[in-house]
Parts: sequence; structure tokens; C-alpha cells
Amino acid sequence: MTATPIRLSEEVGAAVADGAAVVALESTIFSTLGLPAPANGEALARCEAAIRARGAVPAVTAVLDGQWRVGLEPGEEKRILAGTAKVAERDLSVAAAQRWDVGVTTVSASVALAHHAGISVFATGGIGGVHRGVELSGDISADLDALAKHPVVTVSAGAKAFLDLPRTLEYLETVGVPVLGWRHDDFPAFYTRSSGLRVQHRVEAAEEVAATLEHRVRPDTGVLLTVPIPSEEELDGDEIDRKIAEALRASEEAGISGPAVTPFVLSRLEARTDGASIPANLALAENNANVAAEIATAFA
Ligand code: PSU
Ligand code: MN
Repeated sequence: MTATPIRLSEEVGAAVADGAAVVALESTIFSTLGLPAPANGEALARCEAAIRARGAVPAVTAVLDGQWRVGLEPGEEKRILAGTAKVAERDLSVAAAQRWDVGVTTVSASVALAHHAGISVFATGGIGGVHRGVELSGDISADLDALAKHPVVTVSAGAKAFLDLPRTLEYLETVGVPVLGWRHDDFPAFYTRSSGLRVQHRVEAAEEVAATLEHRVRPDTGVLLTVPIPSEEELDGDEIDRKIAEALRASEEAGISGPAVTPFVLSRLEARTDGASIPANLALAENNANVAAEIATAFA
């Protein structure tokens, strides 16, 4: 047996050793599974730039050549952008054992790798959650369990409204994950600032978020910090709801299940909004990266 196949990039390794501000990023959102080219490359560049603008170091997680990677070396971005193999937390061991060439990490795999690497803050667009129709499908994203098992602050614009958001919040309550709203009272619905549901607690300052993680009762429970999409970028809620219903119907008719559901619904939604959802997606991801860098600075 070989040792745990984790490798930090030179820059990220040095930053972690110095206790400097580091923000982990997932890679599924930047791959073909998350956003169409060239928006995926733009999303990655904007998230990294937002983190660096605050003096923090971005750490993209991925599997490359069978290794768990935290932080990429120059020139490796293009391998992520072209990635097609989705790696959730449970797939990390398989990807290492089978030496996958490229695996793109979801939220669950990313918070696990951030934890292993000693990074306390992770930024994404939207987390996975409890799917609508869970009574029949049993489909609950592994992201939720991972938030409960790794001591990391996850910064997201809530979860996409194609999920069952009330049940997603109930699940997070059950597994003991605090759900905080960044200067906002409502749980965001990704493209819109409010889902009509309240967050558990509103927070105003990065120090409160960092202290909430530090005062966790269990050794390994994370925190979900939700950040609403900037007002100027918000989409029309009724319209997006209609498109979501169409995308979900298409997914059902095509008999899609398991890990393929989320990428399928995302791509249908993009097609049905004629790409109008993409600028909103980029703006909220960048905004989340910016807030995450502020939180990481409070930890540093
Ligand atoms: N939501 C998005 N874009 C994404 C995802 C979710 O708006 O790219 C990705 C994230 O990587 C998330 C994953 O962790 O989908 C959840 O997949 P699943 O529902 O199969 O757990
Ligand atoms: Mn699922």
C-alpha cells in the first residue's frame, strides 16, 4: 500500500505551512459538467482573481494522474476545464486506486480534501442537496453529509432551485451543520437572492463565521455560509422556476439517475435560458470567492 495520495501545489503548501489565507475551490463547476466552454475557463479565472485580489491563495482541488491535488501547478488548468469524470468524496479512493487521469471534484470531495490539507475555507457556486422527488429516488447529494463531517466553512449561493430546498435545510439541521446568511436573512436560491426560506442565523462579519467553525461542538462539523447573488445579476424567479420544471421533466423522461442528474439538469437549464443563466452563474461564483477570501483572511 502507498501513503495517502494527496499533493499540495508548491504555492498552497507554503501558504498552509505559513498559516496564510487559502481558499479551496472545487473543479466540477469548472469542467464540462458544470459550465460550457468558454464560460468554465472564465469562471475559474474570475474566482482565482477574486481570491488573489484579497491577498489569499486559491487552491483548486482535483484528481490528476491518480493523485489527490490541492492547488494546481501552472498550465494544469486546461486539464480541469476538459474534465468529464465526476469525483464525489467516495470516488476519491477509487480514482486513486485506479489512477484516473483527470477527475473533477464536487463539493463533497473538495471539503474532504480541504480538510486533509488543513484548509478551513472553501468556495463554490451552489451546493448539491436533497432532490425533488426524494421519496421515490432517495437522491440526497453527498455534499450534505460531507459538510457535516469536515471542519470547513463552505461559501455558496445556496443551492439550485431545482432541488428541494426546504428538505435540504431540514437535512442540514438533522446532521448538525449551522446555516449562516452573509448579511442576509434568507436562504438564497442560486439565481435569485431568496428562496422564501430563512437561514438559521444572519452574520455580519468574517470573524463571526471563523469563530462559529472554531467553536464547533463535534471535532469535524463544518459550516455553510450562504451568500446571495449580487442584486444587479439576479434573474427573474418565476421565469427560472418555469425553466427548472421543464429541465426536470426532461431529466425524468430521459430516465437520468444517480450522479448524472445534476449535470443533466444544469445543461438543460442553460439551453432553456439561452445561456442567460451563465453570466449570473459566473457573477455569483466570483462573489462567493471574494467573500470566502475575506473569511480565510479572518482565519489567517
Ligand atoms: N450546482 C451547480 N453547479 C455545479 C454543481 C452543483 O449549480 O456544478 C456540482 C457541484 O460540484 C456539486 C455537485 O457538488 O454538482 C453535486 O452533484 P450531486 O447532486 O450529484 O451530488
Ligand atoms: Mn445524487
